[in-house]
Amino acid sequence: MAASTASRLSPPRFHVSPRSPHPPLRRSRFSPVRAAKLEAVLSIGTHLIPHPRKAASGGEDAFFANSDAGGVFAIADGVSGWAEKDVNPALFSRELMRNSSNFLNDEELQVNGDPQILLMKAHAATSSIGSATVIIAVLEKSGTLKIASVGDCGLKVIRKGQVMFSISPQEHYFDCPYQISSEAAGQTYQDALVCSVNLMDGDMIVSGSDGLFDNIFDQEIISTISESSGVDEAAKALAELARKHSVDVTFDSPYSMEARSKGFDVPWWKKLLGAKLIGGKMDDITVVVAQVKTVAVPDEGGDIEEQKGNEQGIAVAVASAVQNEE
Ligand SMILES: [Mn+2]
Repeated sequence: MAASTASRLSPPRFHVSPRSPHPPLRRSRFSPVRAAKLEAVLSIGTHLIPHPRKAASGGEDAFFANSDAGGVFAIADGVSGWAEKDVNPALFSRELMRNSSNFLNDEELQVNGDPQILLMKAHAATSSIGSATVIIAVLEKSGTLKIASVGDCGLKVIRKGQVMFSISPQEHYFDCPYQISSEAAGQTYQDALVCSVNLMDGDMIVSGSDGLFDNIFDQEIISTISESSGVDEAAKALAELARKHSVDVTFDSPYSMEARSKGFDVPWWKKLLGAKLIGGKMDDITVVVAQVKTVAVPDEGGDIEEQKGNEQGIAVAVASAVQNEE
């Protein structure tokens, strides 16, 4: 007589099974099944459009991206105020990015894929005068994206057509972001916003300097990405749309909306004529678009390991956000 389902699933509470005469066999070391595990990698597209008046010099944003080792990218935006002191604002941001790129896999420096440590070492090695906002993001094989950001570069994660994650800009006051600096008065890696996000196959990361996020709304980012056929095309399309808005004096941009919310306005006599503070923000525009993919790689351990990816959705852990302000 067949046992009922209930009794098969629920053995008697205090019954101890006798030792099986046939213990489970070890899996053969020479199993014909090829062992594999899943690792997360990034496919990265980038695009930079300099400020219209800085096109000849290439602008003051700098970035690097590397998808060889899982995936890493970084953006630095040189603070333009240095030009008033006869300092080229591009030198600091470019050297900071060059050092970050060089130190990433330097075993002696023991960066170990930690973006905040990378920022510390790259900043310490940068000798140019100047300052910059900066974001560094590193994808671990497990699918965790680790981020360190100082200032107002942005990063958003888009999943299934929705913004699922976004980092907040850090600023002292409107238009004066936190910045890594050659001067002691500036911020350091300790002031960085540090966080981790668990990503899934197909997630899109959109990161950029403030020139991107000051000139484009989330809904435009989502629709532009969905209409693009790859990360290169998406990065270019986003940069071009932001550029179009940045020079449009009639576009009510995220930047002009924020300015009004902070109490900035047109002179009172213009207000009487119905005018309001409006328009895009001319700036260097750097865009990084990265798509998360999970790929099967041979597992050196030999056992078959099943990884289901990250099913619980985005978990955000803000590890440290030291925001001491004088
Ligand atoms: Mn900028």
